[in-house]
Amino acid sequence: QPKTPTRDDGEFRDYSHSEISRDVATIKNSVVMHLTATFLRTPANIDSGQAYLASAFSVRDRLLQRWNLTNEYHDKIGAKRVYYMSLEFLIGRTFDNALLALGLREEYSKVLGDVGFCLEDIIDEERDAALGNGGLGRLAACYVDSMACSNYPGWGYGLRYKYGMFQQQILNGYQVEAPDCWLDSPNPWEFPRPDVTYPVKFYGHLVRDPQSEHRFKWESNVVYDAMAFDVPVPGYGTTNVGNIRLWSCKTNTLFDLNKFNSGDYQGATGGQVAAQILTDVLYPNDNTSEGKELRLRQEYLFCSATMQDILARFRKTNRPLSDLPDMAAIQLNDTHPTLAVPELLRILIDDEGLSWDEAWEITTRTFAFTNHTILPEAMEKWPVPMLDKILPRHMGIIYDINLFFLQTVEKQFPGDRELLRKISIIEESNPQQVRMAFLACVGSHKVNGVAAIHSDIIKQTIFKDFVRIQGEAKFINKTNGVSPRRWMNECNPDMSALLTEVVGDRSWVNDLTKLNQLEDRISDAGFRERWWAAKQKNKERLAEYILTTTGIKVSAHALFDVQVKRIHEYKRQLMNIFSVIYRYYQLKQMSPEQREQELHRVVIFAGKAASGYWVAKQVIKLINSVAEVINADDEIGDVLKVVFIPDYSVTAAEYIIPASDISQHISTAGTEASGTSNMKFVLNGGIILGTVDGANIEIGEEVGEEQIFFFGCLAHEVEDFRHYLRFNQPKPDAALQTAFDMIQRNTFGDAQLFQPLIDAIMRGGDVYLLSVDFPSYIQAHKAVEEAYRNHDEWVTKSILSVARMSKFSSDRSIQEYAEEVWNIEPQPVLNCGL
Ligand code: Z57
Repeated sequence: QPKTPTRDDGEFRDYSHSEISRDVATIKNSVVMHLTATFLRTPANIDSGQAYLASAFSVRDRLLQRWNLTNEYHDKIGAKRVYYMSLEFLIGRTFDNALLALGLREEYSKVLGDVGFCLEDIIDEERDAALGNGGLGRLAACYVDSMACSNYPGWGYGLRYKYGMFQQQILNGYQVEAPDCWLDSPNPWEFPRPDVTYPVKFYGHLVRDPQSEHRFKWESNVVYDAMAFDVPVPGYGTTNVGNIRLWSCKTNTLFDLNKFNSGDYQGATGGQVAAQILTDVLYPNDNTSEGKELRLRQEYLFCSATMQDILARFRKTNRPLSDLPDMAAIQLNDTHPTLAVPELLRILIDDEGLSWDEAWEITTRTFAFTNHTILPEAMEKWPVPMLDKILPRHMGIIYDINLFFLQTVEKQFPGDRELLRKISIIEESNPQQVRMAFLACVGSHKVNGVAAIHSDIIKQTIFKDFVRIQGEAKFINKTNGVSPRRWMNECNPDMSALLTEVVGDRSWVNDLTKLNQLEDRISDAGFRERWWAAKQKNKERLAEYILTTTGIKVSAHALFDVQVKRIHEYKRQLMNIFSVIYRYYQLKQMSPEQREQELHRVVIFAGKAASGYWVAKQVIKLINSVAEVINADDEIGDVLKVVFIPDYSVTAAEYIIPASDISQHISTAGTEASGTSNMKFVLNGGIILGTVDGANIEIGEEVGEEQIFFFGCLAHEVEDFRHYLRFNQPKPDAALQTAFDMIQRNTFGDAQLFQPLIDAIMRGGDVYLLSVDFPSYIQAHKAVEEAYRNHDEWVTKSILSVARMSKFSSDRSIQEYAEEVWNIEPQPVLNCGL
């Protein structure tokens, strides 16, 4: 056990000279310093953009000190670290998050107020870091937040995309993509580290080692450089600062001297321009794999640079390589970083001279793998010829992994050729394909799903045979969670103030179990009133946001019914809009007097479609066409409004989620691995209308069945329905048929545009079972309306839900990973007053 250094330890650097000052005058000085010295402005002549940058840089100075302290401390005590490898980190904004973590929000508000700015406006100047698509990328960001807050030594590793998630514009009802040039203005939240740069090879060929015929050397002239950028992750209520290390690609053949000397200046830097492309843009697919060669090269650049970096850090400990699993745990966030497995083997065998068995032992003890989906179109497979061309040595290593694996299985189950075919890492298709989920599974000591139902399903489907071969214990569940810092304390200040009042202090921010004290207030009339006032204020804030982003005026007194997430057929936004159409039809049948008696509702959609996903884009068009007709119908007025908020993002979610009364999580049972926004909505006092799927199930278990509206068929029934619908016409009920009819009568514009969406159901086998679930979906909507009309009952549901959500803090998830997968412990850095 290494000795824990203390403040008196002469070797340990004394940081007391750099304590964070809370003194407003000192803060003001540091802001003015950045304004004048970093940005060459004067305080008398700045706009809010410059005020943001100067403030952000002064906050960053404070984080830097803690960042150094944290890493120096963890090095010093020889702490084991976890490395969370993810091609996506959907971070969003950092300024407000950092202010809250450091406890400096009031102070900066004062400083900015003194020079004529309002903190909220300054916060609004920051652009999102949108280096991810949706749930998977946001989960990674919540997890590094929790690691920092819970003092676990750990880093995220990712790519620094020059263009993040595209910006979505809506033109004539259609999604149009615009590039996300988030780095056009200075980014205060990254630290370039030109000294941390690694070469990454591609292509080339193998040469046999003359000394030993079983050993290979990989030679190639195509070498890129990956350079590190560090993004600090402020921990709330702790001195620890986490880190996300992002790689940016450049060429290392800087100059073609021949061309340069012969006067071809442009051509001389050609290599550099081409190399940039590798980390230029995030692939905008969520739950689908595009299979492009550029993506494979992106993945490998990421894996190689990360493994080199982790090993470089390990070598500084002077411990033997066999100790690597005692110093590093590596989590693979889906299959996207799986090439790290053969890359580590390659380094250990080819560069370090270890035997296969030694290298294999180290590798499998180091890696663990999280699966996030069972959708077939999301399963990564790479053609063997492509891998062989780009990474010949890795292809050979993958063949060897497969060979040794199949040999052990053959010993265990002699003569079962069918079993070998099913579990082979190489799929015998034409061309052959590498099944990345199988490679990740074989290369890891633990495999987990992201919610109880999902972890069960993967054990019964894709990993069924692996459970039989490798044992039950390897396959575990780690239900997702969300950060209470961002998804309550930051995005819902009014409700947070109430929580703080009930708990007595802000300790709930790092310990959600404290919220169970809310149950004591359930019959406190004054408290209930203020609870509702907080929700109401959030709804008014969202109404304002809707007005500025869409020009649509909605009443904050209506029920806010929200579905915001990536647009995907399995998430069934189409079923939602069909029900809206049916609702519109019903309202049109009523007399004006009758209509006014109806519950007023605002149906809110937001979400991006992958740029190549035509059906999803047509769904967006349908939603906007329906919205246009209904919102313009004077007979309908405020009884029903439909809104599509463009450019859904982390920041948009921070406005939308706290304002929902009801939110929809209505995937076909068994298709949504977990969902994480469902947790955010309930944490913010909203109620779920959802299917018996993903984490909805566990949320229902925690908050109680009265607090959630379930509908639809169950996961184990899906297969039979699908089978039936492959051979039989779907039978839409009268309500769904009414929606079809209205579309086909050109109520929402040219019916031709939307016929393919109806055909997918009526002729395409209705794969996502809209016709099956529609009747119970309409029933569930009725139940929601009834419950909402009983205001007292609804407020009770809202308060009880929040009180019982502690399970869904990402702090709980991270603690489980730390204890059951990573074998790491919290290491709070010594309190030196920072
Ligand atoms: C993605 O966002 C998710 C899974 C994937 O395989 C890919 Br690719 C992207 C999502 C799931 O769809 C959600 O159900 C889940 O909550 C989230 O990952 C985090 O686990």
